[in-house]
Amino acid sequence: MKRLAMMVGLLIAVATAASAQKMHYQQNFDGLNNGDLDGQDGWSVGAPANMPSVTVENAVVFGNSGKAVQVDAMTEVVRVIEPKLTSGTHFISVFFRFENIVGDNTMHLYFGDSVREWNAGPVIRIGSQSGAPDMVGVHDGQTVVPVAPIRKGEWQHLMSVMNIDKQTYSVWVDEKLVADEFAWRNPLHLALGWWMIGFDAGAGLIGYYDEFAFGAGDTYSLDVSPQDRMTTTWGSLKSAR
Ligand SMILES: [Ca+2]
Repeated sequence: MKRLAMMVGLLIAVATAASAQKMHYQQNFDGLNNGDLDGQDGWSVGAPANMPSVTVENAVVFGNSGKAVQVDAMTEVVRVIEPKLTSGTHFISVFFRFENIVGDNTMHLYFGDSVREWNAGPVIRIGSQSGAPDMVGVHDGQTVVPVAPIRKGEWQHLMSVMNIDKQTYSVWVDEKLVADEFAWRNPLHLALGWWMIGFDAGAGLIGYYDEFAFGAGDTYSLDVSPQDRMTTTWGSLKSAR
């Protein structure tokens, strides 16, 4: 009886953590049409990259079925955040997969204020533009720092917790803290008003993104599988290093 009460208590605690969460955007791409992501669910091509669209496909996906986004060389899309976020802490969780480490190929993940320019605020570069072709890079003020290895051809989890008030962000790759309160690339970005994925250069790039979750705070319930549900406060993982 005692044991049952404890289990119920734990379940309620997990449910409370999940329900208290404010999500800004979630997308697993499974319900979208194959082809250009441009024009679907608020995504569009445009500045600063002005490239053709990344695509939705169903051949390589996170999990057993569904769809994901494919990033090829010279494809890029933006999603405007409306209204833009002007304070507080917010996270982005995503699974990525990099198939072929060649040339200057890179997968971008940029956030910025209203002005759409390359400097942006929180800037993550998976691939060559990290400073090393086989690394994940995180921009820290004036320079990009290679912080974690790419496991070629495997799905990897990336979590970024962005603090608008301090204009810093911390990044975890596969649940390991790799960037601890790095400075935004351009401190003139005072809000989160758009985010962008893709790559504006390269040749022969094949990369994927799946399971985007963008929300408030630093806690997220990560459904790795139905049997392996994990609710983690990423901020607390700092002290657990
Ligand atoms: Ca999917």
